[in-house]
Amino acid sequence: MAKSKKEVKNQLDPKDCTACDSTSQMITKARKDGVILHFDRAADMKACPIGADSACCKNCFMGPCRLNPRDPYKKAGVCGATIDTIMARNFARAVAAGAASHTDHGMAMLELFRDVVNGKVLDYEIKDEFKLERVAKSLDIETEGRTPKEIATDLYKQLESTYTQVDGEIPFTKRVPQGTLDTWRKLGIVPRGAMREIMEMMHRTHMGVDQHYKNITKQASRTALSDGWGGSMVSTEISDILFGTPSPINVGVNMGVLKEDMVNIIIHGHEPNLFESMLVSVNEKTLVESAVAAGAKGINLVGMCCSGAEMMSRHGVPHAGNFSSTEAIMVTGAVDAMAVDIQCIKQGLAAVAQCYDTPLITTNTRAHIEGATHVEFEEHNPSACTDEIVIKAITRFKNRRHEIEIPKAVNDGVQGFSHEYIEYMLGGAFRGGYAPLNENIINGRIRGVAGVVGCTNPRVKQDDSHVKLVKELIKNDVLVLLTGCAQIALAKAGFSVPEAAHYAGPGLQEVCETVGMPPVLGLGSCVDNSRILIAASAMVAQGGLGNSIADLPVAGAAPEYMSEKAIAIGQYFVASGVYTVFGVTFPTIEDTKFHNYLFDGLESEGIGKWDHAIDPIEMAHKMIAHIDKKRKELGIDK
Ligand code: XCC
Repeated sequence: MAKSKKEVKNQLDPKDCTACDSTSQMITKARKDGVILHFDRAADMKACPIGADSACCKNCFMGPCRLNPRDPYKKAGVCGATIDTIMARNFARAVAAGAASHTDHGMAMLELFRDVVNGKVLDYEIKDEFKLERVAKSLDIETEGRTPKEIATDLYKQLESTYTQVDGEIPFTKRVPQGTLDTWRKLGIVPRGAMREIMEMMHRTHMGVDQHYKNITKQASRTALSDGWGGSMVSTEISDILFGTPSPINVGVNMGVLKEDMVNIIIHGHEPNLFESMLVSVNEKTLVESAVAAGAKGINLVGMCCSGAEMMSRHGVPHAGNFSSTEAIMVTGAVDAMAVDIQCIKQGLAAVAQCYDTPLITTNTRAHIEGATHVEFEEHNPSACTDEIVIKAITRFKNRRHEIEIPKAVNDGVQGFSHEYIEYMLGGAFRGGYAPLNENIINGRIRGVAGVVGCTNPRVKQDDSHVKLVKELIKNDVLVLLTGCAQIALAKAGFSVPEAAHYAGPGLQEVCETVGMPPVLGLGSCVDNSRILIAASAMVAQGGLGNSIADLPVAGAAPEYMSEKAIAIGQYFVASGVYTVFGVTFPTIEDTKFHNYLFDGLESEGIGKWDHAIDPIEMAHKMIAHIDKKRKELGIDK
């Protein structure tokens, strides 16, 4: 049950919780309704300062041991673990958990692909045969004169080794630029298989195993790379093959995509298969008829978070908001069902759903929530689950008894920039010169490229840092690639339209106007960060910008991150050669050996490095300074 509002101390003004007007409006209504949201719980829960600095260890039962972040070398843990070992182990375990999440998601997509290919699953099919061939060719699989089934069977076998291989290099290392791969081989961080790397990471961080922060970090890099160039990349590529490769599409984003006179169903989570089947169910004639019989104009399916971002990119399904809006949207009273699968599903949703009689339906065997209804989603019979979700939503619509208040905002914009589309739009050498993107970087119209990714976090004002950071970057001619909740923040702020080019500096503005593109390109969900890696590899391959990702004038940022997955993503970007800045907080103590190794030492080994800044303008200028450093090293700093 939700607590009454007087039980919450230190409530912030809604305008200080979020830069999203719709969410702010719903926080105000929630307070009127006596409903607690994650903003309130954050205000009520002071973050533990020792944990925030990663100065505690509970990897065995001689502790837990807490060191003093102000004097970190004064004491060691009971086993003698130093602050550097403790911080490195905690960090590495976050990488392992994040990598496990993405790789397990990718493996689920690959298993679905296997069963589609071998005919065991009949409700899905290979939608993009062109992409199937393209991915197969990238892994040296013969495609000439072969049927899609033959190619797909070989592709499955190769990609399965991304997870199960115990020795050797994972298949997508074939896509890594030579200079980057040489560095990985020299450092011993080429991933074998994700299961092996994650297992070894958990082993090494057990009490009394790996107790050198540099060696722990080395395995953290290898584990993270098995996510970025492994599990996540498999997920992106296989989802494109099964469900279609995104290309630019106009979509509405924000809470105004809910419709008072329709049955509103929200899908929130990460695996696109549930959502794909929902699309079929909401168009099922008998279900549409029962919605109409219940007094609705029809069924309105919308997405949230990352599976929402994928469906928005692939099919133009409207998107209602990012992580920090998932509880708040139920306060509209207009959500007739919310179905969830895995990752970023706050347990607090159950209490909020109960306040508004909204069925909260868990669907994945890995993720049940106390207080929610579980209807297992099964690929061999997907409509059994998805039809039931629709029926529950229609029943709730018929019995609606809560006041409805839907914020009006809908921000239309262009989404769906797959790496293939970016290559089509800005790649491909012509007349013997460099590709347009590289050419424009070399001639300085585009200063560099930034990936701005990741979550929202109630410890900072929702969307605010994303928007301020991106605004400053494009003003300085940095082209921005977006994924996940960051992409939704910028869409809501109106940056996903070609007209937003006027926010850009003169060089980037000219490129945007010539191509007809917005100054920010949305690539999809968090696993689609792999599209950024592929785009970066293409930039190296197109020539003129060095021979490794570390040579490129690029930078990455997650200004409002909150999840372990974000740490895994950050580490695979760093290990791939990208300077990466995180906001909010960073789980290390400054001026310790481990901190300095992440923030400095890694770069001297030939890969990228971490940085941290809370202020988004400072963050932007750190990224621009790095981009300028790389331009200088490339000799293109006119
Ligand atoms: Fe989750 Fe993927 Fe973070 Fe958003 S960005 S809060 S991880 S939904 Ni992916």
